[in-house]
Amino acid sequence: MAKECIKSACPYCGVGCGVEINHKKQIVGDQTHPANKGALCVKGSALVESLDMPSRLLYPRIKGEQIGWSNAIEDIADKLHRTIEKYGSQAVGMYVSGQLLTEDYYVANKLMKGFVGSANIDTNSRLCMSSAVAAHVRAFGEDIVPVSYEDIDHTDLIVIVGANTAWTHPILFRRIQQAREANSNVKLVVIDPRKTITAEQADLHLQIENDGDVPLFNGLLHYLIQNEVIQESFIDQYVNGFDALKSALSESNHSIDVISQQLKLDPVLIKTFYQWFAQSPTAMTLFCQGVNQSESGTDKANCIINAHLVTGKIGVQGSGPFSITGQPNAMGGREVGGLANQLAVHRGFDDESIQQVEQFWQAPNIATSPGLKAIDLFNAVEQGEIKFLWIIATNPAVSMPNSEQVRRALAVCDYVVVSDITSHTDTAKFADVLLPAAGWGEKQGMVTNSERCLTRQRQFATPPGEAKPDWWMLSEVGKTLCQKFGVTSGFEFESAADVFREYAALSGINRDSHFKFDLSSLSQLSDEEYANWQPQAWPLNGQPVLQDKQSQTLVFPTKNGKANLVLADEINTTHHSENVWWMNSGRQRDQWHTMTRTGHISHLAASELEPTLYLNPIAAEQAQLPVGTLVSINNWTNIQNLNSRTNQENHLVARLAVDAGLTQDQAFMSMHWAGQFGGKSQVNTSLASLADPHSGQPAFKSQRVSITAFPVSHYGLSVGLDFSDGEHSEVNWSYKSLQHVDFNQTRSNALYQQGVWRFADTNAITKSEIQRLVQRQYPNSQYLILDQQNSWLVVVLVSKTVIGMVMISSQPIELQAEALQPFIREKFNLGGLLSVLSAKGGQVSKLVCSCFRVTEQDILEQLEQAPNMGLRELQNILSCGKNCGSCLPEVKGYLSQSIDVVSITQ
Ligand SMILES: Nc1nc2c(c(=O)[nH]1)N[C@H]1C(S)=C(S)[C@@H](COP(=O)(O)OP(=O)(O)OC[C@H]3O[C@@H](n4cnc5c(=O)[nH]c(N)nc54)[C@H](O)[C@@H]3O)O[C@H]1N2
Ligand SMILES: Nc1nc2c(c(=O)[nH]1)N[C@H]1C(S)=C(S)[C@@H](COP(=O)(O)OP(=O)(O)OC[C@H]3O[C@@H](n4cnc5c(=O)[nH]c(N)nc54)[C@H](O)[C@@H]3O)O[C@H]1N2
Ligand code: SF4
Ligand SMILES: [Mo]
Repeated sequence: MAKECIKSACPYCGVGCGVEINHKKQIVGDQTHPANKGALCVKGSALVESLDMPSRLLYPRIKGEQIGWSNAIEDIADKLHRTIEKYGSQAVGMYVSGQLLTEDYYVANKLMKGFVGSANIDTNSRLCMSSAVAAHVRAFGEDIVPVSYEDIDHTDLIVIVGANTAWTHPILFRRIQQAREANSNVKLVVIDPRKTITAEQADLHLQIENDGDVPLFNGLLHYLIQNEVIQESFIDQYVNGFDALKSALSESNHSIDVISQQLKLDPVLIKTFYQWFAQSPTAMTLFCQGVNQSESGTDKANCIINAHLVTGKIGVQGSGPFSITGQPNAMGGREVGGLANQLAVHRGFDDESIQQVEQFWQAPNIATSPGLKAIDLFNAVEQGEIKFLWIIATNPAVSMPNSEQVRRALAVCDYVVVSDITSHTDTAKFADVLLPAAGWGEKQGMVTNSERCLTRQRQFATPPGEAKPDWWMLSEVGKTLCQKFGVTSGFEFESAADVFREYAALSGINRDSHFKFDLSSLSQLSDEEYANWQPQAWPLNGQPVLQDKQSQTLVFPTKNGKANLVLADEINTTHHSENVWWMNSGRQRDQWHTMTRTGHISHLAASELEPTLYLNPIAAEQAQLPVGTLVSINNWTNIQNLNSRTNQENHLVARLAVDAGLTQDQAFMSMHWAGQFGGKSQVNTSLASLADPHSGQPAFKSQRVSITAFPVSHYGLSVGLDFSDGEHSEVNWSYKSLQHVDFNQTRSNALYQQGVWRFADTNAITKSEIQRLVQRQYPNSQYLILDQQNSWLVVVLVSKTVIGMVMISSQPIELQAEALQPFIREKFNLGGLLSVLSAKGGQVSKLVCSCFRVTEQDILEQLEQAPNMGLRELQNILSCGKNCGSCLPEVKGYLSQSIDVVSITQ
């Protein structure tokens, strides 16, 4: 670790916060970074713990055998060479990630598109940002985000569409809240079918039907035109396609009454939103996955952009559509050109771009047409058309829709290379070659955040074992491949700085074109300048991005310099039928994606304990699905197709909970549960490969499922033991999940699978089965069985110390694992245990603030003593909400409840 303070960027979301690694090895927010000015959210605050990751991948492996790097590189290059020779370039695929650094991305893109000769390189940004990219290109001619964070401080109206920003981009949300505090006239509108924590804090929440965004925004356009609040001079000067848009929108289809019926929404609320948008001098519309991950994702984004274009609320301070990026370098990947339908540096596959890039790269085999997008890429793998697949920094066996199909594809593929920081991922299980990647803090490079700001990630730790940066392994394979083909190597990079300079130079092909993306002034950065890089957004001349360099006026990067209004198709997405639920999926506040980096951090694992399906409480009761039982979730599209194989496969089991923020036909499940934590209970098992026709982005949020009670014979809860699918495990229960827990405050990462296991099976779980499992793990253990009504509890002891406990019951287990945890790794205390068991569940309080680990109970205790306590006083005692602020609405909720109680009793 460093002696000096080192500045870097947080590796999680696209807010792109700056962090500082200080001499005490603490990771704190960087006060000088423009994105966060020192603040960090709960995930950023837990970065130190994330470094303490169990099960790092340390050495290259081929078919499970450890080998040296040179052999691994030779094997991969040889296979790549032979695949191209025998089957052609199109038989090669690469699937990369918005979590790669720009330099990694650049080398991967160059290798595939310049040297392998195929554009079959796609990225998880397809699942994340591609609808926004497609919409930007349609409207502006180039993938441009036309705003910056600073605009938030100068706006009158903030509209958040399809984003739970308080949880997913917390520091950006904090900035929004600060802007509202500074100016009480600033309004916040949230458009989301769920009443999220973000929606709860809005001045207006439009709880629309799923995919109601296109009608809602077309209705807004119609309203703006009807009421003559459009900016005609702006339209004349800067916008194409107004007449066509105007004539497509009719009173009979787009009046407030029609939209209100269609979206099942109070017309007064719709009118309020329309009026606010019309009357606000400036407005920003932030959008994320509720927009992008839909069959109409690109159209939704264009409808949003349309509203800004017709009112001139773009290209001026405090206004504009704002696609928020998900991953830390989703934007950097887009700039490099890592999507299959881009060539490089914002260029596509037109003749001029192909020729310019070919010449710059001295490419022996330039790709000349777009490659396969993620869903099609994995289809081609399953069909045997792609024989060689390299997956880097993403876990598609979990994160792609119809994930069982992705697993089948990986299983049949001739040669799968996976580069990851751990081998414990669902995708790594299918790898022929596993490459150990250096993780965050062990490598360096550039990332670009949502507002086009480039920040350096810096190295402050040595990679463990033989782990290497991704750009290095890609370059080594590139060099060896060039030798095999007898062509000049394009991969003689000595350092990340070398790669960056070449990439910056390539972007110079945009200098004299209408494209705005150009970093070529950085092509001569010295190593020192690269090392000392300070966060800076492009355009590097500091001008607003839509402003023309010469004329200083607004110029869009289209052929005629004007932006395009895009007519959106209004597809009917409401197909209600009996017993069919709309499945919504997304993020929890405290987890990151497929949990490889956050699942082992116990305080982050405490907010959602197991794979959970949420329903509206009334709807659940009507469907006779009791809370706490297990439910079976089946993809409805596949049931309709009566495809029995996929039907069987597209089934998952989860615990039922209720959330009054959901509408009656809506189900929600988080996307995180994967592999060793969620077992087979992964939401993407039940989602079909529906996609947006323009962007190819999977429609994760527009899916239909059936939900039925899952027949359970026995439920189980185990604390302190390991029920993972070890080599000899016989455990094949229908449902099984792991919550990582640090017992008795001692961190025990190596033992993290000995956390809390929750499981259930359709068949009886017997005492002898449990005894066999325990004996295998602890041959010298003794056990004690306490029989109760409907249930029994096994206490496992080694030398009188309690190692673990397992409870099995024919009913859902109410006893909370947390009540048993204090007994683990302690001398056996029968009296204490019996009193916990007789307390019927030992109800454990919900964790409200994860930063300071404050529970509901802690808050209620304070309020009991002082019911009129204000937020400040409560925070002085408990600190809840003082760090990232994500839990503030919940905390405030308790405060307002306590005041309510007082007023009733008075
Ligand atoms: N804690 C945490 N933060 C993260 C991540 C994480 O894994 N964990 N991942 C990062 C990444 S890569 C991404 S892409 C972002 C995602 O950030 P967000 O997009 O904010 O997150 P999601 O939870 O996927 O979905 C957002 C909302 O879309 C709503 N929605 C669903 N369907 C519709 C619809 O038809 N219309 C509208 N208007 N809304 C709809 C959902 O109800 C949900 O509340 O988060 C980033 N930040
Ligand atoms: N149902 C549903 N599914 C979704 C979504 C949803 O909302 N609903 N959201 C989608 C979205 S927006 C996204 S972005 C995806 C995210 O899905 P994924 O990209 O699959 O998720 P991660 O878990 O972030 O995968 C990153 C992998 O890279 C590894 N890794 C970490 N650092 C490094 C490194 O430096 N080098 C290398 N080589 N590997 C590294 C991690 O261990 C992990 O295995 O999920 C998508 N899937
Ligand atoms: S908001 Fe949180 S996760 Fe996102 S970059 Fe900032 S600290 Fe990291
Ligand atoms: Mo994402």
